[in-house]
Amino acid sequence: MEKILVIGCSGQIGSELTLELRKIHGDSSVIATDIRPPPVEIAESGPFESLDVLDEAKLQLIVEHENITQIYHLAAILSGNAEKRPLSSWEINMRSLMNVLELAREVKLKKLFWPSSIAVFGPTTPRMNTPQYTVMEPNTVYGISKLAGERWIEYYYQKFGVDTRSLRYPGLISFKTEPGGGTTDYAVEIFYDAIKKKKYKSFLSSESALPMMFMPDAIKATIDVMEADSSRLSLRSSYNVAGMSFTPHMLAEQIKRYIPDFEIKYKPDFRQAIADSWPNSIDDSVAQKDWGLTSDYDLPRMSEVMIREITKKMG
Ligand code: NAD
Ligand code: AKB
Repeated sequence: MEKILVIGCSGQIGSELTLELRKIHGDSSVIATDIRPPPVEIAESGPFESLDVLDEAKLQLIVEHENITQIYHLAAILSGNAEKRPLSSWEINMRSLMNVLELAREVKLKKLFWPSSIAVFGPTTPRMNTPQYTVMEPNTVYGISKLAGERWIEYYYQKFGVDTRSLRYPGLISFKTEPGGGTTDYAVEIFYDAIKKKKYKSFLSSESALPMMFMPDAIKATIDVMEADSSRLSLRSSYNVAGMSFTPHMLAEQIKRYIPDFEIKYKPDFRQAIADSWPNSIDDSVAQKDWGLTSDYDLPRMSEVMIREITKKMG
């Protein structure tokens, strides 16, 4: 019987992953936590505790009191916001991970999921079909914290036997909860503005290609890597994963299939430099081979669902 703790349940991923975990393990077996209030569906379907992950004592209390066996640690400050507040973002991203890793070691947690990002790559990384193993010299606070985090989770696996599992998520696209301050956020914002105003001003240039994944594929990959038999995981840093790759121009063309008079303008801001330092596309063959990564959504299929669901949501 698993008892699962989700840290960061109110965010873009947590708001969907928590509900999926509750479907699998039962509502009362998944304790949702965040520093912010939870979405209604999470509050109504099972337990929620307010938790600042930097509060080690409270974290320990919940884990011990609830006999937690698995943690999904999702709380972090994303790339765009982290560039605005470098030191406090480093503190949140790194100290939270160290708190969780130490606790996992002490209580002999069964499994820990912590997400990394394509932000671990930098301007010296080969940008096309970026391999699992390559040059990694990130030049953003967020990317440096993710690369350091990857090294730490592998270290805790090797030195202390903590069963750490991780994915290098690309930009995630979803319609339930809006993204939390990253560089790939444009690919969600564009749908809301297209439906509401028939126009969008992109903060990335028209030809900025980035790897992306639709949320249902990301949730499936997360659960698959956590359920995979340990013997199948050839690495304990983090797996490259990506469902698709596209530019703002390509996405706008898809949206025009549904909203023909949609207009896009380009006004790149500070996030352009971040996007320019990240891969255009990702080679995720190691994840495919080790634990069978698959993805169901390409750009046209994802766009169709986004238009339909956001139109419904906005009444
Ligand atoms: P998000 O910003 O939407 O959600 C993060 C959540 O963490 C928020 O609800 C926030 O309130 C919470 N949080 C922040 N500080 C906290 C603290 N001190 N204590 C407790 N909770 C705190 O982020 P997300 O998109 O859901 O991302 C989740 C994880 O996945 C992060 O580690 C992120 O780096 C990683 N990731 C996300 C993407 C993406 O495109 N969404 C891509 C790559 C990696
Ligand atoms: C961001 O843009 O910061 C995130 C990520 C790719 O890690 N979406």
